[in-house]
Amino acid sequence: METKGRPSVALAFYVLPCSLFSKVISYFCAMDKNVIETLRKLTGKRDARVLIVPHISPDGDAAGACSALWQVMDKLGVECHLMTCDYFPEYLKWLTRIPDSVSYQQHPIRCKRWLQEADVLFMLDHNTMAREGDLEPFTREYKGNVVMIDHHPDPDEVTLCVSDTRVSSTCELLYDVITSTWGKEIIDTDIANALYTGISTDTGGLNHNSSRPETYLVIARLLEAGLDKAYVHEELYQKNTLSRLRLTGNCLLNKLEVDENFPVAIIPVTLQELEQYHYKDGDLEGLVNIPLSVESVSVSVQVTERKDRVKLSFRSKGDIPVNLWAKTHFNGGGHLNAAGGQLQLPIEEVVKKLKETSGWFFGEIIKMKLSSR
Ligand SMILES: [Mn+2]
Repeated sequence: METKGRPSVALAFYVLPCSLFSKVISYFCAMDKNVIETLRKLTGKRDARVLIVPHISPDGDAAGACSALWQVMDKLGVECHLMTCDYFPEYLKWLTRIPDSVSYQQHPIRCKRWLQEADVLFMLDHNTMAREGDLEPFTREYKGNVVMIDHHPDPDEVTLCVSDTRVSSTCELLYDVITSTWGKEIIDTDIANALYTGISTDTGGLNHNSSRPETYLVIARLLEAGLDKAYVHEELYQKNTLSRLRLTGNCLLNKLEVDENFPVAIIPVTLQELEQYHYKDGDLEGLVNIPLSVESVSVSVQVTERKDRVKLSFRSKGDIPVNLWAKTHFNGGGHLNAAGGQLQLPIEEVVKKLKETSGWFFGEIIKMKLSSR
């Protein structure tokens, strides 16, 4: 295997080969030989058909990973499709191959046929088929090989699971998967741009979850491979619409409230406001992080009303585990500093529940601190 790309990295890849190999084995070593061999075998088969699925409401990491992997399949001459349970947001459509994805909502028959025909199903940036929306019943029934490449805890059992919760993003991990399996020469500017998109967006622009040297080694390799960082930043962070600016302004001026007793900022956004400001997917990207810039705020929660449910997005500073709050009370989960949840309750009830469970949450944190002393 090729390890030259990252000489100082003794990365642990937690590999769970299940249906291909009868025994579940956990490996802790540099990119495992088994991963490389299995991927080469699965995609190297004559007329192999590959299908890629991101999670529901795909973000920059999911889109970057899907874009990069599809481009690699193109270079290998492997037939590949990308299907989503909903849609990629507009602000990620500049990524190569993303506009060629097909939504199950628009083409259910075509998506089901692709599933039947696929030799390999890649699950990117999610740890469970429960995050595939309306596709879940069909992907669960899929009998072929399932390869998961992800960085969330507690992955489902699949044929080949490449999961590492320490990496910044699925894209960081995917860089290693791609270069170990097919050589670093396969990475060109468009693939590097896609992988960097995931690293940058999943870390809030190298803000959180990005203190491992390995992340920067991958970025260095991407720059060597032709990454156009200025172009990616322009596409991701320097494009606004007037309505988006106004929506952000309204949320910060009129909606943001800080709890009296706990260092929690809450931004409730109603459906009516989204319509008023001509909301498009991605328009609220990053909003939840803004209140954390206030010294006295340690947790920020954006509560967004959708047609059929209310979505919550949690962010925190330092070692405050917002994934615990999201998991225990809001049908969600995620990372220590960034988590999500959802409830089918009126938005006012969800905000009330946040306020009512704040005491419990901070009590848990104090208990954890005392017990770790
Ligand atoms: Mn991710």
